Amino acid sequence: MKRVILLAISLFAVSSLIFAQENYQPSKENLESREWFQDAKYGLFIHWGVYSILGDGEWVMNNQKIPVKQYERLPSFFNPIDFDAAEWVSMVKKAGMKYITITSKHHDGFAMFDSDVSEYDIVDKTPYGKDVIKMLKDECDKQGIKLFFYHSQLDWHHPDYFPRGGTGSGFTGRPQNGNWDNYIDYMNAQLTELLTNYGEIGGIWFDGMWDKKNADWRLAETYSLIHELQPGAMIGSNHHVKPYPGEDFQMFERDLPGENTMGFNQTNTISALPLEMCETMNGTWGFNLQDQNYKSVKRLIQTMVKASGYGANFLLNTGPMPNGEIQPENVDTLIKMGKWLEKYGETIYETRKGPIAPQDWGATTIAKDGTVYIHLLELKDENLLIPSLPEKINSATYFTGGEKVNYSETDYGILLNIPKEKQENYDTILTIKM
Ligand code: H79
Repeated sequence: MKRVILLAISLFAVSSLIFAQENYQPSKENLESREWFQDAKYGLFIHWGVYSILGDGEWVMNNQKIPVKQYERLPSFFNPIDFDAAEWVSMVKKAGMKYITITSKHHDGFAMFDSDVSEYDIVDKTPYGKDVIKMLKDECDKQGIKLFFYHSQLDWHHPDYFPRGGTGSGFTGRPQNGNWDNYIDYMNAQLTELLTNYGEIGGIWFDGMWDKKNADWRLAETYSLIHELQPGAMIGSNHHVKPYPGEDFQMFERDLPGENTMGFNQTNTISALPLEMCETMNGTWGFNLQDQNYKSVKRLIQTMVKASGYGANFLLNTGPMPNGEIQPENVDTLIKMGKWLEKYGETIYETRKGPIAPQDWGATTIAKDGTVYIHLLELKDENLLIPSLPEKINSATYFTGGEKVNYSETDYGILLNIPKEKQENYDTILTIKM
């Protein structure tokens, strides 16, 4: 009898949680987090796992069709003795970044934190034996950087991730059975650990739902759980479609909001939620030994500026090496971007999308005091016609140097004259007061 009552109570609790997500009203803490997030503008994405040993990206298990049994050897080789959390976080600060999003678990299923519901984690299975997520969180707290967790819903290792999805099937050697609900329980248990053992976190960055589009992910339950444990934690999911109820931000993978150059961003819906675009420095997220095809500082700064023009944050990725160091090429790029932000950060941080939507020539941002910044990224010659602003211009000056800008307001828009000697390398910024 007692059991029946308990069951009834828990069913009621779960169904009211589901109802709560459909009618999700973000808490006061959550709304504050969203403001903080939109002000922050720039963060470091970190893809770190035992896959780094193979130096072939974070998808290596799937791409090289490595069975679970063989892949399970990797943790015993993972000994990042040069990992220095203080150094990582100091570098992040120098780079002008305000938060870090790190992989707590990627598709390979290996937990980079100490988990009690599984032995497949860094503390139990590696010679290093330390919880790098905890070490990083402590350092983030010390240096005032927020920490978010990337958590893969897709799992190529867990036997109960069954029926299998579009990836990680066939080669893994797992038995052809499993209990899906067990898997979701396991995922929720690990999320509970992440939301209770590491103090206040920025939020959870989900990925992998696209692997099993029609599965019952019990999303409302997971989202309620997170919001109950930490009302201020923001939830986002890289499912490539428009946000589901209970989510607090919308993300775009390797594309500006609304674009689909990658082919998998199936929505051009840009929601009213805070936005974030993530991007790689070369071709993969996890450490890649061979891929030297790094994006230039110019390209990355210009993408960050364009993202800001959409009101979106820029989450730039690095894949640390198996020894625990961040690739020197990546550090170099990040520090150069930080130098740029030291000078021009005022036109990015704490801004929102400007009055003119991003164009081929650049983007606009608006500061809290109403100052509009026109970012000219691509100038073909000295004259450029841009759309009119909603109000008449009171003053237009160069952000660098403060000299007056030559312009005329016409019926067709604003005609700018930007002499070659005023044009800057990455971004010529105009400060507009209306
Ligand atoms: O964590 C990083 C990547 O490992 C992960 N997301 C970033 C943040 C990622 N996984 N896949 N992708 C990125 C690319 C998406 C590919 C997809 Fe598909 C196209 C998913 C669905 C369609 C490839 C083809 C995978 C399944 C079918």
